[in-house]
Order: sequence, then C-alpha cells, then structure tokens
Amino acid sequence: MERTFVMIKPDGVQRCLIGEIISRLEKKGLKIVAMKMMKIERDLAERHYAEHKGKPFFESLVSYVTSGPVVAMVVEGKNAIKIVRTLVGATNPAEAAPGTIRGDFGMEVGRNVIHASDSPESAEREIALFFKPDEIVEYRRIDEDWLYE
Ligand code: DAT
Ligand code: MG
Repeated sequence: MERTFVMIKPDGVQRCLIGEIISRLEKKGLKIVAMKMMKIERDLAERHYAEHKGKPFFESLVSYVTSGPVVAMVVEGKNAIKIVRTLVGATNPAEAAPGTIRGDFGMEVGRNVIHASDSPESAEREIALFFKPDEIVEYRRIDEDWLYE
C-alpha cells in the first residue's frame, strides 16, 4: 500500500466541490486515512511549494492557497500516487482531459482546484508537513478483497 497527499485548494472548497472530489476518490477504491479542513499559513504554503520558489508564479500561488480554507487528506491504496495524479489530470485545467478533476472542474492553471503529490519522495515530505503520525488512521475498507486480487 502507498500513501499520497491530496489537498482540495481554496477554489475547490468555495465552489462546493469537496463532496464531489472525495466521492471520486472513494469510488475509485482509494482509502482516506487522514483528513482535515484548515487555513494554511504563509510559511506552510512556502514550504509545501518550496520547489517552485523563485518561479514567476510563486507569489500568486502562495497567496492563492492561503486565501481560504483547504481540505488536506492522506489517501492510501496500491499505486495511490500515480492513480490519484491520473484522476487529478494535467496541471493546466485548459489541457486536462475531460473526466479528470481538473479537466471537469477548472478553467486555468492558477485555479486548478486540487493538489496531489507527484512522487514517493514528495508524498512522504508533504504528508509530514500537514499531518502528525497519530492523525493518520489505519483501517480496512470492507471492499478491499474486491478491489485487489
Ligand atoms: P502540479 O500541481 O500539477 O503538481 P506543479 O507542481 O508543476 O503542478 O505546480 C504547482 C502549482 O503551481 C500548480 O498546481 C499550479 C501552479 N503553476 C504551475 N505552473 C504554473 C504556471 N506556468 N503558471 C501559473 N501557475 C502555475
Ligand atoms: Mg507538483
């Protein structure tokens, strides 16, 4: 099993997409093992997006993700990092395929609704930034025997 970090960004919360997005993750077979609504402070936003520091969009990205509440999650499943990135779609919603979260719900790159970790290293780093170990819950989904062979 693999864990990934997912965050519904402020536009996703304000546009009332929390339920829709969680529903897509659940129906796919992914398991939510931690979740909280929170307002991100500037320091956390800058650390979360540290790899983009210095890029032209960094300031607007930080002010966007700190502009309202977000929903932070740890999502678990076999190959969860890749599977969630596939559900999320391309970074720019204008190019994201229909059927993906960004493809279905976004219009431009600066308001792309959702974040998901892009590698095992970033998943580990991002989960640790947002959650304490005891906030992550271990349990079995009742359908796990039917999701995995
Ligand atoms: P992703 O969120 O798909 O992992 P990323 O890590 O390259 O994409 O960038 C992080 C966020 O920064 C992205 O969700 C939206 C914003 N962003 C990326 N490239 C951008 C650009 N060229 N112009 C404006 N915002 C951008
Ligand atoms: Mg990224």
